[in-house]
Amino acid sequence: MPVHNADIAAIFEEIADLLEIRGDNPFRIRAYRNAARSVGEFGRELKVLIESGAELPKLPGIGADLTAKIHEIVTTGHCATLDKLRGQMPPAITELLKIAGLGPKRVQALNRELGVATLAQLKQAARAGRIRELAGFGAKTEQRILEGLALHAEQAQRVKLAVARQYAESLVAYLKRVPGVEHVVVAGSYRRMKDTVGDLDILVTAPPGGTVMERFVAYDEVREVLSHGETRSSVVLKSGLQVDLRLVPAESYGAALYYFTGSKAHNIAVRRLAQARGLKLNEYGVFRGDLRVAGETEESVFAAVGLPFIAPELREDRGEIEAARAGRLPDLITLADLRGDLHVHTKASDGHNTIREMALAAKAQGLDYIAITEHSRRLTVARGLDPQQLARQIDEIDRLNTGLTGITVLRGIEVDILEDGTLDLPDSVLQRLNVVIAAVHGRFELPRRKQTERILRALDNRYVNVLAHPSGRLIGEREPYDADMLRIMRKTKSRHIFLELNAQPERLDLDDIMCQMAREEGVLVSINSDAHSTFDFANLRYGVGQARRGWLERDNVLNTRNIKALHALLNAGR
Ligand code: DGT
Ligand code: CA
Ligand code: CA
Repeated sequence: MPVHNADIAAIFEEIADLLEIRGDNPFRIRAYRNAARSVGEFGRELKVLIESGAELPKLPGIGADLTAKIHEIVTTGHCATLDKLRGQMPPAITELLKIAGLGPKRVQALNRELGVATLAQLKQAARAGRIRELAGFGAKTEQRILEGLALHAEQAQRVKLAVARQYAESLVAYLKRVPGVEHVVVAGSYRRMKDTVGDLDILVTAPPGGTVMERFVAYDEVREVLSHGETRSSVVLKSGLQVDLRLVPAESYGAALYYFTGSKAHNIAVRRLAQARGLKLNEYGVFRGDLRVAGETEESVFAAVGLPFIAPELREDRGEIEAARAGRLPDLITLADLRGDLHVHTKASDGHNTIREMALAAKAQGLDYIAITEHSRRLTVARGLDPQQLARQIDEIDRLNTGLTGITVLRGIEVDILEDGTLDLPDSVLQRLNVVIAAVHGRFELPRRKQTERILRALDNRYVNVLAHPSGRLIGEREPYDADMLRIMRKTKSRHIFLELNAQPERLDLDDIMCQMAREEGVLVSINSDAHSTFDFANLRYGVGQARRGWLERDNVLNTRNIKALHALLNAGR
């Protein structure tokens, strides 16, 4: 029975959704949501741990009851609690929650008043103008629901990179165990570190006559075999993710890896370069007439067409080919370049660990400093801090620092930007902090002019250092809010403020395009984990992936600086 952490997390999420639609106890709902998050982000497969007889690690938010449920799911593939809840409600109702603008209360009302239980029925009701007539809805909400439906249809088939990784890694490990197999590598958008992937493209090299294709279609997570050939097969996994596998001879490995890494637009542009040199470029190699001149490695393919190696993350036909020809490719940032993390939560607000635990985990990741940045009081759902609580935390941090070596804890806050652009805490409090992150957590729907003015006003506060998750997007769930990002970037630049690249896999905000824009505007980016538990520092790799897609070099990133240089930069605008 294939059960990955992502599958367990999905079950807990669905339980929480169903409980919420039914109006259950908020603490119970929250417990399931926290558990989903904890399990989903845990770095090792729980199934493997359980089967090896090892004791489960203490996961944040997971007590005895949830541990028992994890055991149940891992051993049976089912969860009785979920099965029971499902039995009490229309089957596809949780799908409705994925539409922007629809929370549990509204889903409940739509179901009760209009009998809406599926996406198709929702669309029908919205198109017929029936939703606007319900109490608490209105024409605007109806319009948002239609937009949300369109967005969902567009993105529903795509899987977040961090989720795809779980399925990819165990499949790669499985394929590597097939006798005779040499290279196994995931190409496509996955290798380019795109924020979501449509499907996985796996490349295998092995001598002819092997069993790799048979073994692939027989993988126990396969739900459906779409095609099964000698050099190419496609399957759909039980999770719904499609996987294409290609088998190539070793001498074509580089050419095939290059070809299937894409992107398509990049490939087409490079193929044109090859043609101009009288060469043919395809997935088998680079050819002059019938003669193969390159193909064993990717480097050889690039060299044959007169280019230096271009990192996969850059291959989007967004200027990388011109830059490569001119010898001006960026020297991309790597995970090892990060010296610190400026956005970390603890138990004091909605995180799971103590300051000390977070500091030690960051140190183990090779970081030199972290900033503790709890939510401010306005965000009651996240148990935001008031000035007295913050003052106590500041004292605690100061005490803690005297006993820590190899890691420095900075005093910070993630302060809410209120609707009028003022901040949720007074300057007298903010000035005691090393790092002030300002964040929009509500009123996403303000019109462009108002939203822009609101954020610009917040950036006028002399203590603000970083604008958190600047676009507000949640991948596949919420579009960026409407604001003039160019004006905002220029303001941050003039005020010595920095833009966050929030590395949570569901945010990745700034996105790649906006990173490129920040680089051009000369604004430094801070790649932050927004960690809520000690495991979340692992998400920094996704932030770095997005930064690389956005052409960022070490110097473009604030938290590659050592702590002395960091302090100077943080104080520049004050
Ligand atoms: P995805 O799956 O939508 O996230 O994006 P990709 O980039 O993984 O796209 P996919 O899976 O359709 O194809 C994998 C790679 O194969 C793609 O990045 C480039 C290459 N490829 C696919 N179709 C074509 C084509 O028509 N021409 C060229 N030159 N390359 C192609
Ligand atoms: Ca793909
Ligand atoms: Ca594909």
